[in-house]
Amino acid sequence: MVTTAASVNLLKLLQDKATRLRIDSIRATTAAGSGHPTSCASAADIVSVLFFSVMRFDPKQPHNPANDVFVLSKGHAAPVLYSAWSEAGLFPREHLLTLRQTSSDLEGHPTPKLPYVDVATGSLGQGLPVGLGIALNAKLEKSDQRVYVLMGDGESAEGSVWESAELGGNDALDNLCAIIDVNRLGQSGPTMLQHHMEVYKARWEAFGWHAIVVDGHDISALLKAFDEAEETKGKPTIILARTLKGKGIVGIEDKEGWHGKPLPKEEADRAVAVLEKSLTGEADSWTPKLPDQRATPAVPITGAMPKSPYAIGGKEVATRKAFGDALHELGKVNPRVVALDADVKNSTFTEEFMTTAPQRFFEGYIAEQNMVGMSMGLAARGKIPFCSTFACFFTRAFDFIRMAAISQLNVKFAGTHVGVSIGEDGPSQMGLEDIAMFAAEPNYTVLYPSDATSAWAATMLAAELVGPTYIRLGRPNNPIVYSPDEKFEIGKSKVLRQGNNDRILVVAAGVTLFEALKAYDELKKGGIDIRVVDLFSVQPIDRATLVASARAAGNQVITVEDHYSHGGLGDAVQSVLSSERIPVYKIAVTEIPHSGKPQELVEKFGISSKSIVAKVKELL
Ligand SMILES: Cc1ncc(C[n+]2csc(CCOP(=O)(O)OP(=O)(O)O)c2C)c(N)n1
Repeated sequence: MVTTAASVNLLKLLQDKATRLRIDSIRATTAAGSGHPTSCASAADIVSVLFFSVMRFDPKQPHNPANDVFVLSKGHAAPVLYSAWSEAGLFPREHLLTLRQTSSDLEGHPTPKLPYVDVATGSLGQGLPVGLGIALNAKLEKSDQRVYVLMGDGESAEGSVWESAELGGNDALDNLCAIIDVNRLGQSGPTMLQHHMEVYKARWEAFGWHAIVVDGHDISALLKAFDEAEETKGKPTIILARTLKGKGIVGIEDKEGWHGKPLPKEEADRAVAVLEKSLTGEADSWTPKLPDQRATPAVPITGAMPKSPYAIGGKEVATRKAFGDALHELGKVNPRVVALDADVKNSTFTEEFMTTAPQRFFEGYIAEQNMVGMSMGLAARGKIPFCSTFACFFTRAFDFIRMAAISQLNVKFAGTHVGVSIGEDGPSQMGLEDIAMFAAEPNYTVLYPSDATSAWAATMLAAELVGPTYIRLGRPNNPIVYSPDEKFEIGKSKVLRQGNNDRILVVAAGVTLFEALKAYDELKKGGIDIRVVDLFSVQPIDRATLVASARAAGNQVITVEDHYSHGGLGDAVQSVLSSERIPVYKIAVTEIPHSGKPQELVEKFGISSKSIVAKVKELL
């Protein structure tokens, strides 16, 4: 940088802003009695340079979609983020002193309740996957928006970071710049690599990134590094900033044992007094760099929701296939719909979507955490991502699914190949805990369609609904039981068989619905009538239909499901009916399954019509 009066003033301004970020972080955490001032202090210069020189954003409109984006992946450094927005003029500095209070919007870790936060962070290793999703969205929108993700060095040991590193390099996301605050220390001790900057550099370069090592407390070196990042085309940039934990806080700099500890009042006052002495008075001369472009206008939906093409009694179709068919049609009418898949697109049938909208299909490869994180980033930016893989493989991304719940994101998950009915591939490929996982999140909608028509409807309903959604899909072909005109609703079940002399209610979904229908026919021959309900919506659940059906069918209920017993469909039904004192008998998979023919496994693991018939007879 050429030294001019203006550049000297800029350096002073950024130095002052960084000092104020440190002061605010100390004061806020001391007032809260908890928090991470040392993690804020190491990052203060990086955040100052980004917010007050590099990023183009409108501080009065944090929601403006044209703003450059900052993701604080090391979410425990929340005070430095809050302080930056306060410095930018969004809210008064005194508000920072409400940090971590029940009535304050400034939580211990950031959440999208704040208008300048896209996705909740605090579970380390999630910011980069999210940043990739936002960067992909900017490319899709042909926006010149840039995305900055700040990580900790301890955090960068997370596998999900390396999933993203690989995909970011592969996808040549040159609008993405990640920064690692390499302060040498984690929570309970030093990080693996401490200050071995050359090792970090070699690793990131091997993943296809432009890597820059910089002194993370040297403002002009940081400015130069961010310029270089912006000029780098064809690959993302990683800025490896060598820093000291607690930088600028007297007595604590680079010391172990200070992670997540606020300074006692007297020490805080002393540290602040020292920091205040270095202020030059330049900080208030900042003016924002506004984004060049206006927000892209919303793209309208171009047609009505397409209607299901399957006829009752027609060719048997798997629910996963109907999902793929529906997504393909949905993509034609709704330009906000995007699809992501983890190298199983020919099994989930999302490959059909690739033909509709190849630019809106994102191959996630076999990196499920990153795929879910990217979906979260896309959802945060207004897309409706349908993220699919075998249901069992979503378990490894559960922490992301959990953080998507905290973030209240509009992301859709489609899990295929559920239960023992997948057959020969065996237990490693069977989704048997997916309902438990998704329905554990109180704000997820969980749909479990049984035939192609209802799977089509579930896909359309998921697209219309605003909020996180899971659709459970099976591998085998099933008969079609609903006509294309059948109306499905979230939170509503279907009564498929009923009469005046029903003695037991059987609730099922997916392949077990067909077992329940077989059991109905079998029992009918012996003069026993049962009522059969297709649950369809596991969460929210159709309390009214379940209670009324149970009451009309002898006040006894059997549930049957291709899922483990704990946390599945049976538990969902039981939790509603237990308050009505109606007994529920669960039939579910209760042991680790095995390979075999689908129908053989349905029999062997006790979820077939035979088991239903036997249970009905036992109860009567
Ligand atoms: C996935 C996950 N594991 C553990 C934690 C608990 N934790 C919070 S901060 C931290 C240390 C982080 O170290 P680093 O990334 O180097 O950040 P620093 O605070 O040093 O900047 C740990 C282990 C967490 N928040 N998320």
